[in-house]
Amino acid sequence: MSDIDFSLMERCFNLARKGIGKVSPNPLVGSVLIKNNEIISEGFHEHFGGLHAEANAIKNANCNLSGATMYVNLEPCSHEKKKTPPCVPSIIANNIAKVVIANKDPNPEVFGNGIEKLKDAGIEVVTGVLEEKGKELNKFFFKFMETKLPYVTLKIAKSFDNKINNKIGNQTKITGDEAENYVHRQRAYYDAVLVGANTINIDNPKLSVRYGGGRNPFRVILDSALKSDLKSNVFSDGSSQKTLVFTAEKSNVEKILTLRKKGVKVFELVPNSRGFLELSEILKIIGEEGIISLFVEGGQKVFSQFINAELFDEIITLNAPYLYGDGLDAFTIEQEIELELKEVDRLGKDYIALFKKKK
Ligand code: AOF
Ligand code: ZN
Repeated sequence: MSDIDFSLMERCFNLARKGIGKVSPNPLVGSVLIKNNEIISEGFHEHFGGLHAEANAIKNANCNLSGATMYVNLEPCSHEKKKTPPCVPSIIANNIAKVVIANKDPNPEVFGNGIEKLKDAGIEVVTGVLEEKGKELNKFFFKFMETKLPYVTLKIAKSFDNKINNKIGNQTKITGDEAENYVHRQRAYYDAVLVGANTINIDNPKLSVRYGGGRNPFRVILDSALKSDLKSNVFSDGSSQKTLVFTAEKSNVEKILTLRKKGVKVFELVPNSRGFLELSEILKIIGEEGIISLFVEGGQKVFSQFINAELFDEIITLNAPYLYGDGLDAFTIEQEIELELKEVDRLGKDYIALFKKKK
């Protein structure tokens, strides 16, 4: 692997990123074609159901591709029963000589078959270029393909003494504008945002993207007793955002009916022996709804449930320089869990720390 391989794979990643918010549940993929040491074409997967990155790069080339090298961050697909034609036959038909890949496709329909078919056709294949970075780029797709569950990130905005408000029951703006901007950009990146009923009733959030552009995520509300005020923004802003509510079976028959009439998808679950909705069941249903990434925004009960069940992949803390003394703790912990610190950065007056669950 040469420096050129790394820099062209980086270029694929940058192209792939242009599909953020548009291709889910498909992966982010970019492709670059070179011939005689020159870039002759590039392409990316632009929207769900659209042409694959490789197909776009081939389409965008206006010269003979014989002997060219293709860079692509995901193994080209070889399977038939799907929305678009497979890429491998077209790579072979265009006499492309070499394919350089970051990641093997975790889709069980592909999973090495694409690479094998390319090799069988006499094409040189190099795999594993910037593999870890490629996995990180498509962390939602990898998690979903491997588990059928969404990638879960907990976003916790808190004071330095770990409080999510300055007085119990108070709506408190804890972090500053830069952090708010960051959160809105993340909402555009994830398929869905999840909150609990207390957050709906105290903060009355819209859970939409209002800064930074991008599409609105789906909204998921955990409300076992269905105590959410139905006049809340999430139920009455008439937005096209799909909203899912998880509640206990027959928690409030009338309210369930009203929500369904508003177009809200209500799932009635049987609570577990502790009277809680089973988080693993909820995540399974969310996956079945085609949601591959979930941004969890609170509050205390929800954070505690996700953390104690160890059903999260990442925790992003937005830390404000306050010591409230009073207020609600961000979460309560039942057992020791080890995290791995991945990133720390300043965000205006606050700082962000990103952790992953230790594998
Ligand atoms: C993409 N974009 O650039 C590549 C993908 O339903 P389809 O035809 O779009 O196929 C989706 C599958 O194709 C996807 O799960 C992945 O395994 C493979 N590669 N997908 O959406 C791309 N290269
Ligand atoms: Zn393909």
